[in-house]
Amino acid sequence: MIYAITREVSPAIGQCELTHIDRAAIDVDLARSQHAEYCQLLTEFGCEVIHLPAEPGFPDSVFVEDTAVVLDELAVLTRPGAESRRGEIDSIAKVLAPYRSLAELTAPAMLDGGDVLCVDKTIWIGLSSRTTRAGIEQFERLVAPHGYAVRSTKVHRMLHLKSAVTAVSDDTLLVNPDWIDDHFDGYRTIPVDPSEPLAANVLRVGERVAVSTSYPRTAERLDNAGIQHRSVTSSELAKAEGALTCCSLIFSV
Ligand code: CIR
Repeated sequence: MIYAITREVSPAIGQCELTHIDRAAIDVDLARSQHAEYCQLLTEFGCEVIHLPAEPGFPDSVFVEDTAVVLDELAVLTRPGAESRRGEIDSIAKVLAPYRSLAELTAPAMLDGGDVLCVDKTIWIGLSSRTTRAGIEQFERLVAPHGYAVRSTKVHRMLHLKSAVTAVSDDTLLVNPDWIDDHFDGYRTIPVDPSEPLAANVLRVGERVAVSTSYPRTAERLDNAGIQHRSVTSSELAKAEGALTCCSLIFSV
């Protein structure tokens, strides 16, 4: 069984954290209907969706990915880099507790789930404005005993590592080469279309992949590389600097 934890868009999403983009009005109803489309796609990808109610006190709480990293052996609760987001962890911990043993990062370490890319037993972690070296070191101490190799890589000019690279299969990564230093040796890489710098964040559930409708040229590159995919609309939450992976925590039981 594959589970996907999601959370309804907060009515306070207009007060979200922003780092690299200017604030633009967010239509909450539109964001919710696009998010519902996303949840429906997760269902079509075979997930049992655990949909949590909105958190009016936490504007960014729809972006559940940043609160935990769920591995087969354990779930690591993060300590998000934005102080306004730290209170999002408690409710996620309660939901994960029946499925995984829980470990947590402690102060002063900071780490956002959006900076953590897991491909089989390799975990890349972005050193970013949200994730510190101490966060990466603590995380590594928790996961190394389970056979994971952690590789840190500098993140620049974007919020999270997964804004610049995600996996479309076990051996293929979709990347924005302008935003990452790592060459991801041993993996096939597909560069996003240069006119779509934010397109590297795609959603993957097993062998299924979804691309935002905002990035048709990169979708065409995936077609040409033989990667089948669906599309989903995510333009409204993009105004909150969110993309596709951010809105779910996916794990198997
Ligand atoms: C934030 O700045 O924390 C939110 N406005 C966006 C978080 C997006 N999360 C992600 O990429 N994993």
